[in-house]
Amino acid sequence: MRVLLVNSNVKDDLLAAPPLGLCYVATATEAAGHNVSVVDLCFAGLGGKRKLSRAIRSFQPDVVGISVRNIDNVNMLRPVWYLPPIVKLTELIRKITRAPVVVGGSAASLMPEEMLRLLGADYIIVSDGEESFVRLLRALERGERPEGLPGVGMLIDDKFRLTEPDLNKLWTGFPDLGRWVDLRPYRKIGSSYNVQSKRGCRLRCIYCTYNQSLEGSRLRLRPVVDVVDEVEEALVRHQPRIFEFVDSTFNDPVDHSVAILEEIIRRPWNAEFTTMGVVPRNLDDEYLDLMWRAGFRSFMITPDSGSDTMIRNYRKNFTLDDVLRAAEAINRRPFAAWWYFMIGGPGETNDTLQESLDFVLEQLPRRGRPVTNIAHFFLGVRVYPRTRLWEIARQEGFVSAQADPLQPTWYLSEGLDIDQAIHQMSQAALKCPEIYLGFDEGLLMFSKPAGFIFNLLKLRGPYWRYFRAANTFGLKTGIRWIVRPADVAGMVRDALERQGYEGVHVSGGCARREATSV
Ligand code: B12
Repeated sequence: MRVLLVNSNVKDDLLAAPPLGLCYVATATEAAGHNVSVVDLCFAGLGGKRKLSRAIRSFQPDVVGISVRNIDNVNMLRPVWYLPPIVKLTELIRKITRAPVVVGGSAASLMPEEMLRLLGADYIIVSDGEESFVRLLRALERGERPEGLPGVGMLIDDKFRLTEPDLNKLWTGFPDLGRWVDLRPYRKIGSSYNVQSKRGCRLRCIYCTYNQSLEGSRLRLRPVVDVVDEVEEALVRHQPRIFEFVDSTFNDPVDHSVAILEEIIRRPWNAEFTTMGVVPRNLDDEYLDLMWRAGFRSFMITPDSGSDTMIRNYRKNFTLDDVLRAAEAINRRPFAAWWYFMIGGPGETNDTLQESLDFVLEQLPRRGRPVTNIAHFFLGVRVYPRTRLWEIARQEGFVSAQADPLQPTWYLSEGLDIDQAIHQMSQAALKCPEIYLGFDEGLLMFSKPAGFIFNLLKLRGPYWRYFRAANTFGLKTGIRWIVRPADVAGMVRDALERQGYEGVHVSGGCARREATSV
């Protein structure tokens, strides 16, 4: 069959992500004997629709597969909903071809029925695409009804039918990213060459979806030699500047990641690595030295909070002591580390928020240390169906029975006074160039000129490592709040009202003091 695969993700800023999942599917589909073509719309700008129409007209596909990665940007202080332009894309595809349309990708895995209905697609693939998609193609080729195939969803008499994906297997081929996608624009904006060393996440964080339909909770580890061979092949063929491990958590399980680091060190070449992300547990001197020797110069780290209470409430697999020990060890090395803090989960109060801010103010500033830390604070926690947080949010009136989970929906602890929280975060950010707040994501609009300059100066990526320097400049010149919305607290309240919430945050009542039970 002639199979056209489309990357619909047009986020073309400093965080641009080459469509690794789509390339896995492309390789598996070709290996099954199909004729595959990939269209990447990421950097097509306004010419995206023309690029897609041209590809469909010239390739004449029998099936069109679309990858949909992001639903929204998970940021209450600078919300972006990515789906409307993708609806337009599927409408366009329908106008040009009668080929069945199949949707896959993380957005499809997270909310399959809603995505299928919204996009008006014929089939949806949940979780890993390699095997499910190929089996679906085989059924379509033979004129068989594809019901009952693991991971395949569809509407039958307007009822959504999905057969659960099989998350015990792992497809073993290499995705060959650099073969399917033109990596030059990604390189220019400073983004990396993605590699995945495993699927599955065994952590149980209350808000997270990774261990469900995205990857499942059972760890599926790739053979270490395969992972490093893939890096080596890419190094020879495409010479990327940086490789990025896109595992849910690179250092869990720690022994698998140690084996990968040791295997990289054993190889005769040098390459630079980064990852999204690591958890603070086991991040000691020995582990960090190994990362450094393997070529890691940066990583993202997800403590989520600097308060022991909140770390417990989020059900993280570490304690505040682990976070403190990790910070001390990281600070001794010239890494760039991007720390994520999620403010507003169940039990959060202005005191626990202050504990997180104090952690950052004490542990993360440079103060003669070789490290570059960035501490990113988000306010409000995005709620997803089938998580523990969804249940709590239902009980507390943040999510109504008719809620459409495709719409960005938030939980924000009623123990937190919103105005005071914004004041606390802004005060800390004024003192500390390491701190970024959710609305600073607006600065990403300067990605292209910044990327152009960084590229010209041959500066090392990922370019987020320069956020601290940019912020220092912003604080010195007084332009720090250039992208701050006029009424941040009002915006937060409006978002909560839009989702049907009627509690103390919008009714003007007093903040709740009793703790939410997690
Ligand atoms: C690594 C990562 C990042 C890195 C990416 C680095 C890089 N160079 O790529 C960074 C930190 C930059 C990042 C940023 C963002 N991320 Co992110 N990220 C991830 C993470 C952990 C892994 C993604 C990945 O690469 N997976 C590996 C590939 C192989 O898997 P896959 O894409 O799912 O593909 C498989 C299937 O989906 C399917 N499939 C995929 N495409 C297709 C197509 C067809 C036709 C078929 C049949 C099947 C199919 O088959 C594939 C192979 O089995 C996921 C969470 C997760 N565990 O999935 C979040 C995730 C994708 N990110 C998410 C978000 C929101 C973002 C941001 C918008 C956040 C922000 N405010 O900036 C940005 C967007 C960046 C961008 N350019 O799009 C969300 C997206 C869903 C949502 N809530 O909207 C996720 C799911 C996390 C979450 N909150 O639940 N991210």
